[in-house]
Amino acid sequence: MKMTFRWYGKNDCISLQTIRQIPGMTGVVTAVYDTPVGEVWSNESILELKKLCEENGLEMEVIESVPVHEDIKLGRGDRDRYIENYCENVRRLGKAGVKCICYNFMPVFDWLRTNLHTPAADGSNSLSYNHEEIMGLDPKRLSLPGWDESYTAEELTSLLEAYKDMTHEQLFENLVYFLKKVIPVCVQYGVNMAIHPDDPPWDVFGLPRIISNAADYERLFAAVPENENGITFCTGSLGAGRENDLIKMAYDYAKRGKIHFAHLRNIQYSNELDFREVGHYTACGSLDIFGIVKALVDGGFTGYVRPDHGRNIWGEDAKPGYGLYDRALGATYLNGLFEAVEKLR
Ligand code: DNO
Repeated sequence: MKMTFRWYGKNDCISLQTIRQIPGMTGVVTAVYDTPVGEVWSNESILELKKLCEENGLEMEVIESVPVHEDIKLGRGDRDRYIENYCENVRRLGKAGVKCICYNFMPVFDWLRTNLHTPAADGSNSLSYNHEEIMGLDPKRLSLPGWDESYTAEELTSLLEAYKDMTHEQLFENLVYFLKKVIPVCVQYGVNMAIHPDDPPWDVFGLPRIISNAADYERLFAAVPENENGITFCTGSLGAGRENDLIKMAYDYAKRGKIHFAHLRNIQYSNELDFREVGHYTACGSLDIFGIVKALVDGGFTGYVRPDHGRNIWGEDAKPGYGLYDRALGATYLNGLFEAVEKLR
């Protein structure tokens, strides 16, 4: 296992020097942020990032994300051009020493929350999801801050229109079409693809979502069986799906060498569908983080880990989910769990 920390590049208010001081940190998870989705990242930008990391004693072996252009998800006529650009990014990143690329195949929206600052009794605040509120929102007028990208109102309207009749099967076929072209390049350049699950793991605003549960994973692994076609095991995202047996999934997919990257965090269920994000420690929420780490270790997991979303604590007011303090506490807790589980085996 290699412990890493997400870093949003030079504009991140958390410096590499600071990240380096978190015990056990081997590297950062980052991306080139100044290039439009679908275009090729310049070698200069990639190498500059790598240089910055290395100057601070940190590796840059994981990229999150190389985003997938909507035309690829929609299977539009020009997808081959965007897929070729994606392949070129894989080549360039592979040459720069990147081993793992995290991406998602969620139409239009990445993760969805209804509140970015839900207060807790202890004075901290965190992200939360309320299904009724989501249902009451007009997706065309949505302004939910916090993701890697956002659209203008017109772009959103025409995108949502384009997805109107898209079925789960069609979206899945488009994912397979994409992977069948990208994975051979990954094999050649020693890069693993790690698809991020849907967050939350169900359809939103009538848009199909296809990476939400064990059946979805089986279909994905069967369609593109190469080891390089793997996953980002995100406990918070998958854990919002109450039917997902995270311990079983962690063990099973680790054993099969499918987990290239793990996002570890805890959530607290408020009812059947709603949840809020909490501290990483098992006792803070509804997920058995100890059980999940044990399952990963027992399954022979050797991939990258990062502490996922933290709360805002100690007066910090950071990018939603991506402050320093709670993620640093999370990393330390997770390192402790991994050490204990590994040594007690
Ligand atoms: C949220 C993140 C996601 C993730 C993308 C991967 O905090 O885990 O935004 O980076 O879904 O493409």
